[in-house]
Amino acid sequence: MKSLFLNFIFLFGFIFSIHTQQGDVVAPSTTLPNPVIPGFNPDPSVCRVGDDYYLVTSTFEYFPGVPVYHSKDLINWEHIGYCLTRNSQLPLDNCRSSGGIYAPTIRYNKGTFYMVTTNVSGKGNFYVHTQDPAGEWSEPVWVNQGGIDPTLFFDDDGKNYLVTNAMADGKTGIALSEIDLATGDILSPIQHIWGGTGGRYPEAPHIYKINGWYYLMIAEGGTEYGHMETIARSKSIWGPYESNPDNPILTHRGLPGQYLQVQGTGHADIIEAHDGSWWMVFLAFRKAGGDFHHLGRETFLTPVTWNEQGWPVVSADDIVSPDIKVKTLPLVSVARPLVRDEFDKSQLNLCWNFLRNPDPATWSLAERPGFLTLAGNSVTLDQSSSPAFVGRRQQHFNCTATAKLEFEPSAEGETAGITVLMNEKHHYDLHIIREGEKKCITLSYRIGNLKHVAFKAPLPEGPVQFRITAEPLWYTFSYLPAGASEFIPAGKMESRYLSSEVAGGFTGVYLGMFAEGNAKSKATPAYFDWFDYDGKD
Ligand code: 6LW
Repeated sequence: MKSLFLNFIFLFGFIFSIHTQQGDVVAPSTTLPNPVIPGFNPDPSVCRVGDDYYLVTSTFEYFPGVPVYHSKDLINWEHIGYCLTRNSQLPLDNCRSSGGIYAPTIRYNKGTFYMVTTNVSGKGNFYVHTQDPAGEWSEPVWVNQGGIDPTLFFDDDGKNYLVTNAMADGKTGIALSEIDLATGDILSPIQHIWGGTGGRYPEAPHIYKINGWYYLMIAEGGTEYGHMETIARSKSIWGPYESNPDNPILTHRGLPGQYLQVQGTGHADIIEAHDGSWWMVFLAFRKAGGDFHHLGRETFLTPVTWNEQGWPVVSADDIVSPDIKVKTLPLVSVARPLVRDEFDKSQLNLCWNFLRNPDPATWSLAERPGFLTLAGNSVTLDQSSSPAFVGRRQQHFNCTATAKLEFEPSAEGETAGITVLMNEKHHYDLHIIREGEKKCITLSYRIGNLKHVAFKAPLPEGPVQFRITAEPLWYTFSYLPAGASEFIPAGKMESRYLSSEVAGGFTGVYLGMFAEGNAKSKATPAYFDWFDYDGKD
């Protein structure tokens, strides 16, 4: 039965593409188009104010940090801003790849939104707050409780609590303390409240108060193929918590291997919708072919019901099938993201990210209006630092990314182009270099300690277009020199060598523009005229 569901994965992807391609209001969907936020969007957390839903995800070494998404139906999400937009909120100096910002939680209390998270490369757990989730958020309020995956709970009696996966009372698992929301001060002993059902890494806690019960839902098993979601409850927030006899409520561990299979389900948050229905957002990843995934962990949605014993049920067999038929909320479609970014605004579109805190001298939208100017410094893509890089998540297995670049390097060592990047040790770059008197285009691969130049050819003066064509198992690179009428192939390389299983870490592939200078002279500016991203699946 399970394999029947899984064989429809490809079909559901097609249905999904029809659903989102229309971009206008459609009849309530009966086939849930998962992932609802594709591409590197892990550790989702959701809250509701009236019939408005807000969701945040993890961002690690990327800046700005913690994107805020808005929806009216939990299916169509619009990126409306970021929680962490200032260096003072998000210092990422010396942040290793997949360091920085781990799982966030978003909650709403008495007119104020709170986002609590962990900077594992900084001072640990903190929260920021705002009255406008699309606007600026506050400076960090640091909380002196260890662990990661913090969440907040506001009780009916006005007491406020912080929960993390921390050691407490000599036990590993979930720890609770009462806090002063205004200052972040811990007002109680930090107490161990549950260790989970025996899976490794009990984490990602969230507390809900429903019908007089305190429900504590967590992830266990680690965020890979053993991931699962479990839940317990108590009449007191301090416990003791009794475990749901039907745990886990969600897991895909042990499913037979299938093309494009959804795996790693866990790290969930649940929400009661404005029509009284219940839903769960959770992270999962879609395998590209064999047992590897490169788009990162994505945000999925599934309905939740409650059984007669008062426990939440995700599905009869703990599996979220790819073609799940559900009664949805009335659908309110959001504008489709840009295909072509002309860089003709005073600010970057929200899809664009930097690696760590950007050096303002390396990028500009003002230097040449209508162009994104990148000025390489001595930092290269091979370093765990902040190169001249502007990138966006790859959100589709099948997509094309095309960029037009004007770059006439005058010094050896200067380069600029586009990249498919998982981290500093795993990226494929199609870029322009200067060799003696010649301007050349080069395709180079970095896979761990291996660096390989796969293609090199002379280039005429003038603008050049670079193209990355992505399929589940391959990236194909081509270019269009000034004066040419057809794209010229430069090479193709497997996607698996940029996968999480090979590269490690918690992020997903970015498609980006970059420039590198040499330490001796002022960098020749790289002028990116436009960037197209066209998702096909
Ligand atoms: C997240 C935690 C986890 O904080 O990975 O493996 C961390 N589990 O829940 C980063 O996503």
